[in-house]
Amino acid sequence: MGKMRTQSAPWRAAAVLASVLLVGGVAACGNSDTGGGGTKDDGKITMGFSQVGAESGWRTANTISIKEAATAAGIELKFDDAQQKQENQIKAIRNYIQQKVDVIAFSPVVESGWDTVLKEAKDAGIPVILTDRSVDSADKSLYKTFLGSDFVKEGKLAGEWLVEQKKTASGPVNIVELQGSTGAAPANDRKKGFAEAIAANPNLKVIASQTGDFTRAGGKQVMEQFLKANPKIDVLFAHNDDMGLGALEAITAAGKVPGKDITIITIDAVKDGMQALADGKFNFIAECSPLLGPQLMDLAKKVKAGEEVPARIETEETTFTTEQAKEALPNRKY
Ligand code: GYE
Repeated sequence: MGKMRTQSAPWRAAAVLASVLLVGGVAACGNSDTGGGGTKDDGKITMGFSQVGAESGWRTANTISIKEAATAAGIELKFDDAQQKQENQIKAIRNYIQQKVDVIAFSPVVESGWDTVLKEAKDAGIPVILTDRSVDSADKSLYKTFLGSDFVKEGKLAGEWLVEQKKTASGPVNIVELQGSTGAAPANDRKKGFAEAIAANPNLKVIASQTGDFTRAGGKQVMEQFLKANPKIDVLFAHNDDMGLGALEAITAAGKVPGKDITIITIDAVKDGMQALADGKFNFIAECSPLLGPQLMDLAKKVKAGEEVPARIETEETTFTTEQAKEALPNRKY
């Protein structure tokens, strides 16, 4: 503003004229709403984001990543926590449609049942980006892209490590499995990938498999049941760190030593999980990165600008043994 005062009269007049034109232009854009997303074309992108919940360390890190990346990218974020309920996500998405946000992004709690609401978004001209988890809709035109991990691969990596560890086992190896939330893509896919990999050795058998809902409390409670019902458990495969961490309590309470009496394999590699692995309580983790925020904001900008984006963008990931966890822990971001 200080600068304005030093301007000479003709410049001032030009500046006033320019700002009048600018405001007029914005208003005109605002009025000519074609249903193509935002009502105000001030260059600012508004994103409506429906998050699954706050069920795990992974989810907390994912939420932080998205919020920080939105701020950094200058994107206005409307954020809703669905508390692991699909009906809440559908409600949030409908709200975003009504508010005419520029882009809707969400991480679908379960795979099925999205077609109707996705069609509503499409009809309103609002592009949808799937992040973290995908949907099973046959009509791929209902969303622009899916950014996230290959969950089948994660399950496979977990299973392959076990096959290698147990290659000299002469008798049965009893495995219990803590599944993620019922119907969720990472639960379905990790189960599938793991089963495919362990099929290589008929000694490896999943003797019990149940959902622990991706939470510590769920993991603890279901592991207690597993331990009561099965006198011989050699391996626990948990679909995420949090359920594995909950299970540790149940295993210790049952007088067994986690990581020794029972081999523990998990997925995610959040800090608490990595600490358990470094301490030898877990034995192996397949990584799943929650740091999707920056890529998501990038995609939102491209989609808003009408640019083509790849239909599928896969997160880069690795695996960790105890030694590798010890090395990686000091620099772990989540
Ligand atoms: O593995 C789990 C979270 O969808 C990849 O959800 C995500 C999973 C993650 O609750 O910890």
